[in-house]
Amino acid sequence: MQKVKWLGVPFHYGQGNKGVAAASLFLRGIGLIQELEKVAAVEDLGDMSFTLMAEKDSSIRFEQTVAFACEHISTTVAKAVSDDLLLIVGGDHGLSLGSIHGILSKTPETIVVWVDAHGDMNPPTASPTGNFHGMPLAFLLKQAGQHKAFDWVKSTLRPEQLILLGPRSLDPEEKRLIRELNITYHSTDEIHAQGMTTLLHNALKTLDPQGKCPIHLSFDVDACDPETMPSTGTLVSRGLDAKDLKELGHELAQTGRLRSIDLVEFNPFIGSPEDLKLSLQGVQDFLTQTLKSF
Ligand SMILES: [Mn+2]
Repeated sequence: MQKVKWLGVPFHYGQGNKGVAAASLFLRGIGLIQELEKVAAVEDLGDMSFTLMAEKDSSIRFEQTVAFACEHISTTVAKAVSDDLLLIVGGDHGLSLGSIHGILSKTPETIVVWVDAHGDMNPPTASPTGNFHGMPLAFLLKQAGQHKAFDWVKSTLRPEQLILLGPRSLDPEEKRLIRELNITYHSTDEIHAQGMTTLLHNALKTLDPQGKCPIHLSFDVDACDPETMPSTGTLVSRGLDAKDLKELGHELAQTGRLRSIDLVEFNPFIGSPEDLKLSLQGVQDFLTQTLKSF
C-alpha cells in the first residue's frame, strides 16, 4: 500500500474567504482519511496554525502574515518530505510558496505541475487585487521583485521545471511572463483536444526526458469546471471534468515519482448543500483514484 502523510495547512490570508481555512478540518471530520485508508496507509500529521501579524501598507495584503506563514510552511514541509506521498491540504493557493519552497530545499530538481484556472504569477506591483494567492509563482520564479519579508525565499524554480495546466483567466503581466520565460502551458481546450493522458505524458517527457525528477502536483480545485467542483471562491467556466482529474492523478502516480500534492482553494462554506456534496465527491474520487494508481 502507498504510504501517505496528511498535513493540514489552514492558511487563508492569501485571499478574502476565511472558509478556505476549514478544508482540512472539514475533510477530516467527514471521514475522508478513513476513506483513503481503504487504498493507502495514511499518517495524519495534524493541522498547522497561523498568526495574524501587525501589518503596514504594502502592495501585498497581509504581507508580514503571509511571509511569516509561508516560511513556517516551508520548514514544516521540508521536515515532512520523504519517500511517502505528502498530501498538503490547504488553505488558499498562497501557501504553495511555502510548500514548494520546502520541497525544493530538499529536492531542487522537482518538476511542479500547477493545475489552476489562474496563473498565480502576478508580481505584487502588477496584482489587480493585492491578494497573495495570485502571486506565489511570481516569488518561486524570482519575478516578484525585492520584498524584505520574503528574504528567506532561496529555493526557487527554473521555468523549465514548471507545467501549467488549465489556466483560462490570465492577467496581462502573467501572459507576458509565460511568454518571456517560455513556460510550458496548456489550456483546458488543448487538454480536451489531446486528452489529459497524452498531453501530460508528452509534457513530462519534454521537461524531464530521463524521467528521473520527483514530481509535485499543485492542485487548485478551481481548475475544475464549476459543474464538477463548485465549492471554491473563484469559479471560472470551461474547466477540467472528472475524467480529466482521473487521468491527471493516474498519469502522475504511475510515473512512480509523484511525491507531494497541494490540494488548495476548497471552501466547504461556498455553494448549496448539493454543490458541497458534488465537490466532496470530486475531491474524494480524485484522491482515491490517484492513490490506487501508485
Ligand atoms: Mn491558484
